[in-house]
Amino acid sequence: MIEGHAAIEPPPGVPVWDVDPYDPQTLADPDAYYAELRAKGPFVYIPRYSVLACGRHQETQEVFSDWERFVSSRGVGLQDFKLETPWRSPSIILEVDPPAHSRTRKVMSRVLSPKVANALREQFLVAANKLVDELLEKDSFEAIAELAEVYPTNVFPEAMGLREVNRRFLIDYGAMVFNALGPDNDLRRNAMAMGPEIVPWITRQCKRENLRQEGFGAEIYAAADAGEISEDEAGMLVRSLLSAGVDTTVTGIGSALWCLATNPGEYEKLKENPKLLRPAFEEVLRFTSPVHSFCRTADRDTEVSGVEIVAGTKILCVLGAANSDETRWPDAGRFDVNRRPTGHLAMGSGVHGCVGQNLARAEVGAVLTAIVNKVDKIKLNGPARWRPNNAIHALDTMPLTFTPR
Ligand code: OVM
Repeated sequence: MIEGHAAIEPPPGVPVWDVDPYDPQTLADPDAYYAELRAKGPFVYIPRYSVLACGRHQETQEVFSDWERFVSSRGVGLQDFKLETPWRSPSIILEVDPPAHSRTRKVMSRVLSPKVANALREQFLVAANKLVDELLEKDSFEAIAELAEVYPTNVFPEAMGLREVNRRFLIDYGAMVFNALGPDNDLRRNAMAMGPEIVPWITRQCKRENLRQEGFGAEIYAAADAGEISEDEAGMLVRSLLSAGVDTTVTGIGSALWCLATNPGEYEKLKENPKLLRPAFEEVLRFTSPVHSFCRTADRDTEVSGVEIVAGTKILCVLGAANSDETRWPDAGRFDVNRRPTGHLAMGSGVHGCVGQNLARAEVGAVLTAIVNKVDKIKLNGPARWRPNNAIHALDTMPLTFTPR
């Protein structure tokens, strides 16, 4: 056993690469690691963790979307749930395969449908306009603490119908959930140490009585009333919203601001043509890959691009590397609001593709709309620093100034 899964031998012909993808420096600045991973071949074997890693678009896409060969039910981090007990009960949508997955996915797809997301656009825009107006009053502000973390923790719990909001707990629970996908390193241990304070609070907020009569929470419990899922399962799906719905959008907003602050010419194009907002956010997703890697587990002996993969192999799917694959995206290292990067893997692909993506696009869309309407220049006032996380590529701090339009 290694990192909670069965140790494997390197498959014939696969390069052995003694790299640590979870080194904090690599997590903060992953581009060279992504490039070398792709250059070495369709897969590499990483001895330190006894995993196969892929970073070319084609194989990453293939592994990520084939739920029959590459299952999620054994965990989407390094731990194999068949061999070790995870830190919390498995998610009933993320860490499960069809057919069980299909039943819960159906409920969540309905609760977070495009129609629901569109109906929220107006109130999302009101909140975004207010926040941007406040930030325009300041000479300088911390874009992560004062904008990226503030916006989703205001609008998302409200849309869920959470009665009690604790911004710090919501953000830190996300840090736990995503760091838990990595090895037993300092990042994971420090995140897990927050558990006793945070987990009981999160579990309480998932209960029916702690959710208002309207919102995603109530809609999930309505599915329990209709007999589609059990009362306990409803609580578990609310937990999924709290697990995946905060840090991801916080990261998306922070990274969008970073892309625009460091590419002022691209921001000018958005101001001239607000229709570019949606494709520009897709480019932010491609260019920054908020979820940098997720695992799958081979559930049978199989083969991908001529590489033999034995049952039980953990495969580290490096989404950030796939999204910067030059063979798929010419000049991949350029942030280009006109690119329209269909097929990026930032929100996954296949049956497990992000179920909250409509909502995420509505939230970020509202923030970018408010900014484009009100802000002339987005100025970086100092170095942007990244916050290492075993599964998320997110900024920690970024001092910005907004000048009015
Ligand atoms: C969950 C969940 C869903 C998507 C991502 C995620 C690891 C968690 O259902 O808890 O982050």
